[in-house]
Amino acid sequence: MPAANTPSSLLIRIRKALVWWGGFLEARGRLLKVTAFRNTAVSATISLQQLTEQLEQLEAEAAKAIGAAGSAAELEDLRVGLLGKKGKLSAVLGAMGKLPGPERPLVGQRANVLKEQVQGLLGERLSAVKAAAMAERIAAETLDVTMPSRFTPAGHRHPLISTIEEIVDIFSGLGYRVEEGPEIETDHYNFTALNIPPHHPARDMQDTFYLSEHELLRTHTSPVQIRHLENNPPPVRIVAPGRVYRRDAVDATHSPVFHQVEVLAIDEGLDFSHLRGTVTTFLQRFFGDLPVRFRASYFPFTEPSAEVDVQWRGRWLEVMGCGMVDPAVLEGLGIDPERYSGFAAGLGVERFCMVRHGIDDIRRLFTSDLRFLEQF
Ligand code: 2NL
Repeated sequence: MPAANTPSSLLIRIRKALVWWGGFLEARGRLLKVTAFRNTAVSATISLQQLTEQLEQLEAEAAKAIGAAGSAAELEDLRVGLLGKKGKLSAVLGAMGKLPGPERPLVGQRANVLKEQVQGLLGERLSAVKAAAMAERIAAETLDVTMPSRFTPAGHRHPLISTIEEIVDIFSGLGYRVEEGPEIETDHYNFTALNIPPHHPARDMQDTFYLSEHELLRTHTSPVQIRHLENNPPPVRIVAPGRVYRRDAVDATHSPVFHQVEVLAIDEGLDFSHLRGTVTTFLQRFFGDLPVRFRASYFPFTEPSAEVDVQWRGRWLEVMGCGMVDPAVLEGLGIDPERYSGFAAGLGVERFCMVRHGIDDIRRLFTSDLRFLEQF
């Protein structure tokens, strides 16, 4: 006997193993033949061979269908049809029960191989289909990120808006709160509460657009202050910017729609010096350190009243009106004029804007000509 691990002994052992394996295969072949014979004889049963053929056919069919599928949805339908509970593979496996016990594992193993193969094919095809869809999208949605963008100018505030903001900013710095209110008012808030009863000549001077007998477009933002005083006991310090209306013909200095800022302070012990100090401080912050003068004037809602001028580029320009709130206005609001006093002032924003920028015609502010507006 050669030694156990010499090359020749190894060869002999391999040969023996092959002979044994060959015998096994032969025996299996006989078994298959026997089964096949038996199954053709008894139609209610099925042979191992038939089942194996069915599986092979199913495999070929599946490979073909999967290869032809063009979408993820189609592939999912195929998966359900092939591997699902009511799928073709299940149908074949259902028939497996009719085989003799020892043959069943053979079909089971073959079926598992098929299942894995089909799953592999489905996965591969799904990746391919997705890749193709993505490639198609990329081709269709070409976007040249190096292309220069279309120019969209950022724009900027209209000079009237920036003027309002500047004015309001100065008053907020002095401790005033911003209040706003409706542009459609009643004659009570716009006139009567401001000591302008029906038939008072000031109603003619501030003629406006009436929407009904008692509704009108406000001629000033004073109604905002009246409304605020109705709901807020003194002390009050508010600034009321907004759009106002008057029945005026358009010319270089008049517009039926314009903007106003009104200021109101009500407290104990306020007198004309507070008014003068506040208005002077405001004007010098807005226009620079210029001479300011107060001239006696008249408003129905203030007493005493004054017009205020600034010396701008050597000329006196009237820029706003002001006064101590008339006790009749306070009384109408239920505020005791013996205890409280206050001052108010009003200005036209267009005029401030025109003086500041040297604009000669108010209409330029409303005609939206970019060659004009782009200068601000
Ligand atoms: C002007 C003058 C002014 C007022 C507005 C006012 C408001 C209340 C009470 C009293 Cl609630 N007065 N506002 C006072 C004086 C003048 O405006 O020339 N505006 C363009």
